[in-house]
Amino acid sequence: MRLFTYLLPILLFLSACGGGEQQQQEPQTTEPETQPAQAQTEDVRTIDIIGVDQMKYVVKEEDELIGTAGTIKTSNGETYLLLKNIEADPGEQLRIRLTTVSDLPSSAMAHNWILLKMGVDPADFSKAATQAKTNDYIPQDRTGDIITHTDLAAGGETVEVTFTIPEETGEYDYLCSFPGHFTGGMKGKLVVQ
Ligand SMILES: [Cu+2]
Repeated sequence: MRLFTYLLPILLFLSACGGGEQQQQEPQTTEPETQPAQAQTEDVRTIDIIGVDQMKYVVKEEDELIGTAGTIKTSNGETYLLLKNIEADPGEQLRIRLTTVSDLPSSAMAHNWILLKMGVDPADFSKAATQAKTNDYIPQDRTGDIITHTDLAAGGETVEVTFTIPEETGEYDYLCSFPGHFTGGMKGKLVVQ
């Protein structure tokens, strides 16, 4: 109420002189435009995952919706938590942000995050993926088995994917398809419940 009575004379003034003082007008025009964009970014739950040379997905902090098992120390002296699984609600929007920590060249060390449809054998999928080097280890004849995936991230790079969690509850396998990484333990379960 007080704001309105304060603004009214200004609005009357502006309409009277055909848009004089821009300083008064600016907050009114910019606020509604920037707010929805900010809200959209902040609303999506984001899980920051780090891929390390030990061929593991790790995280920096505990979170009640992710499961961890033990710690791992990397060559740069950082200690991380080993990521085992991620919990999510059916239909939820989720962002996976994957950063690779490595000093190795991309040909030797890069990671991705691939979420498979329920029931797809991750070992079988990773075997097929090793033959798909020219397509960043995404086997083109198996795209029907994938719900979503990130690009490959080499050392120092971050990739992300935002997607909708399937409605069907249960466990979905995720893995890194860089050769040897699945068998090295770069895998986990997305638990939808
Ligand atoms: Cu990997």
